[in-house]
Amino acid sequence: LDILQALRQAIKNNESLTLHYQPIVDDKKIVGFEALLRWNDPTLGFLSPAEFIPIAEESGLIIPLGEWVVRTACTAFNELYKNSEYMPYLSVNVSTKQFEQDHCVSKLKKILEETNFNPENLKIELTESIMMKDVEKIIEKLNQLRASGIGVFLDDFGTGYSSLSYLGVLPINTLKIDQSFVQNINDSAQEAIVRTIILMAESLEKGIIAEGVEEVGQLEYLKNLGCQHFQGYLYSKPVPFEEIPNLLNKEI
Ligand code: G
Ligand code: G
Ligand code: MN
Ligand code: NA
Repeated sequence: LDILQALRQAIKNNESLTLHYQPIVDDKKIVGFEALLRWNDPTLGFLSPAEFIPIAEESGLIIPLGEWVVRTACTAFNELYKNSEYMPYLSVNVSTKQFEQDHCVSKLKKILEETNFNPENLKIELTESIMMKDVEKIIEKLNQLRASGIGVFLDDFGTGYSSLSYLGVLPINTLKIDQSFVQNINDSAQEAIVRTIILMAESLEKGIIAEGVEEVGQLEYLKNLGCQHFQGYLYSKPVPFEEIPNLLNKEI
C-alpha cells in the first residue's frame, strides 16, 4: 500500500487523521492554538506531516485534506468554547499549493459559514514560498482574507526566500520567527537577526510570534528583545483535542 493510496483512504474514511493543538501564549495566558495534522494509518503506522504533506501537494489531495483540517478544527473549537466568554484564536497551516487555488478564499469563507465560526477567530499560516508565485494575485487574495476578518500569519519566517520589499506591501498580520533562530539565540549573529526581525515587524505594524521556545533562557532573551508572543515545548507540545482543558488551568 503506498502513501498516496492510504492518504486518499484516510481522507475518505475520516478515521486515522486527527489534529493536535499547540498553544500560543503571551506572558499571562493562551492567546491561540495552532492545529497540526497527525496521521496514524492502520497499515503504515504513524506518518509525519513532513512526509505526507508533500505527497498531498503533488497529488492534489492537499485540497480535500486542507478543507478537512479547517472544518474539523472550527467545529471542535466552537464546541469547546460554546459557553465561554473568551475564545483563543485558531491557527491553521495552509500550503502554498492550496492557497494558489482559484477558489481557496471563497472555500474558506464557506466552511466558516457552515461551521458558524467567527472569521476573526481564524488565522491561516502561509510560508514565504507564496511570494515566489504571482504576487499580484496573492495580494488580491490576502486582501480578500483581510476584508473577511481572517488573519494571516507568515510561518517559518526568515528561512524562505521572501524579498524584504514584498513584506511592506503584503497585507500580513503577524510574522512567526522560525524556531531555528530561537534555538540559536545565544549566537550573536542569530540574535542580531532576531532583533532586526522584531524591529522591522514593529515598524511595519505586524505582530511577532517566536516559535520553538524550549528553554526559560530563550524566553527571557526573546522578551528582552521585545517579543511578546511565544510557542514551543517550554509551555506545551501539541496535544490532542481532549487535553486542551488541562492546559487551560496550567500556569504560564
Ligand atoms: O507538527 P509537525 O512539526 O510534525 O509538522 C511538520 C510540518 O508539517 C510543519 O511544517 C507543519 O507546518 C506542517 N503541517 C502540520 N499540519 C499541517 C496542515 O494541516 N496543513 C499543512 N499544509 N501543513 C501542516
Ligand atoms: O512549520 P510549522 O511552524 O507549522 O511547524 C510546527 C512544528 O514545530 C510542529 O510540528 C511542532 O510539533 C514543532 N514544534 C513546536 N514547538 C516546538 C519546539 O519547541 N521545539 C521543536 N523542536 N519543535 C517544535
Ligand atoms: Mn505553522
Ligand atoms: Na514554523
